[in-house]
Amino acid sequence: MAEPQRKKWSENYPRWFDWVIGEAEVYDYGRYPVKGMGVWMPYGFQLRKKIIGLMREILDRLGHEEVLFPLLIPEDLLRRESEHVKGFEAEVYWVTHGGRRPLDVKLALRPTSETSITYMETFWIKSYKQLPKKYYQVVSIFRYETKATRPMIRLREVTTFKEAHTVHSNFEDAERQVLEAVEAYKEFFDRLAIPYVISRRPEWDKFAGALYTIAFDTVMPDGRKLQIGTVHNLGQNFTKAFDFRIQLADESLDHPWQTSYGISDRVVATVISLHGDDRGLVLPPNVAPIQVVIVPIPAKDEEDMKLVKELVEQVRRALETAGIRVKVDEREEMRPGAKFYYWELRGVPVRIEIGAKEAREGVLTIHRRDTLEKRTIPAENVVVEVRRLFDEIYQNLYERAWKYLRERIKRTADLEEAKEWVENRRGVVEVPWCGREECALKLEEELGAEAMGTPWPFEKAEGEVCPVCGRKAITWMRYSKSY
Ligand code: A5A
Ligand code: ZN
Repeated sequence: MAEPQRKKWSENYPRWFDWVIGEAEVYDYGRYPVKGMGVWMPYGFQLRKKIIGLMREILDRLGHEEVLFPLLIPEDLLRRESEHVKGFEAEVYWVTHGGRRPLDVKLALRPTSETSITYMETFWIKSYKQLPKKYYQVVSIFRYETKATRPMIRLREVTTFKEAHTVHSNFEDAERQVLEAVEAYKEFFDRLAIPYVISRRPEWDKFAGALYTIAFDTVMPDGRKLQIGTVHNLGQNFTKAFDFRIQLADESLDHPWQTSYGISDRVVATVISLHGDDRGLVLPPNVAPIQVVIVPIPAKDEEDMKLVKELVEQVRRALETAGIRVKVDEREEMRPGAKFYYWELRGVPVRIEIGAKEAREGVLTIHRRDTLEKRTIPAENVVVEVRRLFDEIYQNLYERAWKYLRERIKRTADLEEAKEWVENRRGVVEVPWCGREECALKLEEELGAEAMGTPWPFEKAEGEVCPVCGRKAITWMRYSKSY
C-alpha cells in the first residue's frame, strides 16, 4: 500500500498542526483577544460534535446520566476539600463583582466540578439503594494555565470538557467503576483509532483530592507525550469534606465513595495530529462531518453533462438513503483539481469522481483519503463499496497509529540509552524503579523528562535494579518529554 507523504507532518509537526486547524477551518486560535481561548469554526464544530457523540453513546449505554451544573462555584465550596483547593488554587479565575458591586462571596469559574456536584449529591442521594450513581456533563471549564498555552491542547477555557462523576456505597464498587471507566475510554479511543499507554500516575502527580489517578497518554508526532484522559478514584475525600452520608444496608450511616474521569478538546487535537498528513486532515469515517464527497467532472458535451448529473444524483440518493453523510460539490467557479485539494485538506475519507466516461459506462472513480488510492467500481455497488472502504480506512488508521506508538516506547535499564531516547524526542522510555520518589525525581532531572507513572495494570520488573540507587526494582517508571 502506498504511504502518502507525511514529511512536513513529521518534520515540523507543531507548525503543521497550527497550519492545518486554520487552513481546514476547524479552529481559529491566537486571534481571539484572550490568551488560551480558541474558537470552534463550523467544520471543526461538527467534528467535535461527532466525537462527543461517540462519548455520549458509550457513557449512556453504561448507565451514566447527563446533567448540567452551574459554571460558578462559591469560594467556600471550592475550599471544602483541602488537597483539592491546594492543587487548583493557582489556576482559578475568580468572579469578584456583580456590575459595580463587589460580591460578598467570591465565585470561581469551575476548574472542574467535584465540589459543586458533591454538594448537590448530598441532597439527592440518601441511601445505598440509589447507588451506584453515574453522572456526566460536557461543559467549559477554566484553568489559568501558566505553562505555554496551545490550541486545544493547553487551554485556559477548555470548551469540550467531559467530566463523569460517580458515587458508590463501598470501596470495592468504586474500584469496579474505575475499571469500567478505563474500559469505556479504551473503547472511545479505539473507535477513534487513537493509540494509548495507560499509567498509574505517581503519587506526586495524581489529581488533587484523589486517592490515585489512572491516565491515558499518547505520543504526538514530535515524540512528546500528551495526556488524553484520566480516571480518578476519589475515595471518601470529597464526601467527608462535604459531610455527605448515606444509609448503608446494615442501617448505619457512612460517607460514600466516588470516582471521576475526564477528557477534553485534546482528543480532537489527537485525532487531527495522529492521522493527518502533508495534505491535511485524515478523518476516521465514523467522526468525519462529511464522509463522502462527490465531485462531478464537467463534460463539454451537453448530453454527457446530463448523464453526469443524473449519475451524481443517483449516487447521492443511494448513499444518503443508506445513512451516509454525503456532499456533492457543485461549485461552478471551481475546477475539479481545486475541489480535490479542498476536500483532502478537510480529511473527507472518500471522494467519488463522476465524469462523462464514468456516466456513460455506469461506473465511478472512488478515491480514499488515507492512502490516496483510486479505483473504479460499478455505480450500483456504491453503498457496499463505500461501507467496505470505511472499514478499510479505519483499520489502516488504527494499525498505522498503533504501529507508530509501539515504535515510540522503549524499555531499558541503560540510562545513556534512556536519555538518548527522550532527548531525541523519540517517545516514552521505561526504566526499572525501586518505588522511591527521590529516585524518580532524580531521574526526571537526569533525563530532562517527566515521570508519567507506572504501567497499569501493574507490571513487575523481574530481576531488575533501580539504576539510581541500585536497590531491587519493583516495577517500571515511564518518562517522556511532555506537553
Ligand atoms: N474532574 C476530573 C475528571 C478532572 O478534572 N481531571 S483532569 O484534571 O485530569 O482533567 C481531565 C482531562 O482534561 C485531562 O486528562 C486532560 O486530558 C484534559 N485537560 C486538563 N487540562 C486541560 C487544558 N488546560 N486544556 C486542555 N485539556 C485539558
Ligand atoms: Zn531507587
